[in-house]
Amino acid sequence: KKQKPVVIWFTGLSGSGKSTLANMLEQGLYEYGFHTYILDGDNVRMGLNKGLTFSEEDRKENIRRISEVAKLMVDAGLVVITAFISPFKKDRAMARELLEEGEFIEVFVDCPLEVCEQRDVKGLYRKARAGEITKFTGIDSPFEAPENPEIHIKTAEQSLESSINQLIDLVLPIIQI
Ligand code: GGZ
Repeated sequence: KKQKPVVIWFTGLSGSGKSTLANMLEQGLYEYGFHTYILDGDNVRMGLNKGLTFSEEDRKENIRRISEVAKLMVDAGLVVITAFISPFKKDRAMARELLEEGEFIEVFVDCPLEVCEQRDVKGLYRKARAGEITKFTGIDSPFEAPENPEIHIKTAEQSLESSINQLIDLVLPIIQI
C-alpha cells in the first residue's frame, strides 16, 4: 500500500488529550494498512532525550531532536505521529521548516487550562500549584497556541468519537496516494 510520509504533530497542554488522540489515530491508520510510528514522552524523554529538563532551552532541544528524528522517519517512508506539549511557536516552526511543504500537519489539541487542571490525571497540576514542580506549562511556563494549525480539536467541547473522526477525515486524504 502506498502512503505519503508526513509528520502529524500534536501540540497542547498536559492533560489536553494529545496522547489519547495520537494513539487512537495511530490505531485507526494501522487498521487501514498504513505504516506509522508514534513519538511521545514515554518513548523519547526516557531514552533519546533523557536528562532534558523543562527549561525553555531544554524544551527547545527536546523538540529539535524529536523533529530531526521525525524527519528521518519520513525519509524512511513512515507516517509519524508526535505528541509533545511543544509550547513554543518558534520550536514548532523549526520542526515545520525541516520538512517539505505539506509534510507537516499541525494538530492543536485545544482544551482550556481549567479543564486540564480539573482532570489532573497525573496530579501534576496540583503539584505545580503547590510549588512542588516548577516551570509547569500553563501554570508558570507559557503555552503559545498555534494560530493556523492544519487541524483544531476542542476536546472540552466535542466527544472523543467526534475528535477522532475529525482527525481521520482530515488525515486520510492527505496520506492516501
Ligand atoms: C510540563 C511536565 C513538566 C513541566 C513534567 N511542564 O501530562 P504528562 O506529564 O504525561 O505530559 C507532560 C510531559 C511534557 O513533556 P513534553 O516533552 O511533551 O514537553 S515539551 O514539549 O514542552 O518539551 C507532563 C510531564 O511531561 N511534565 N514536568 N514542568 N510538563
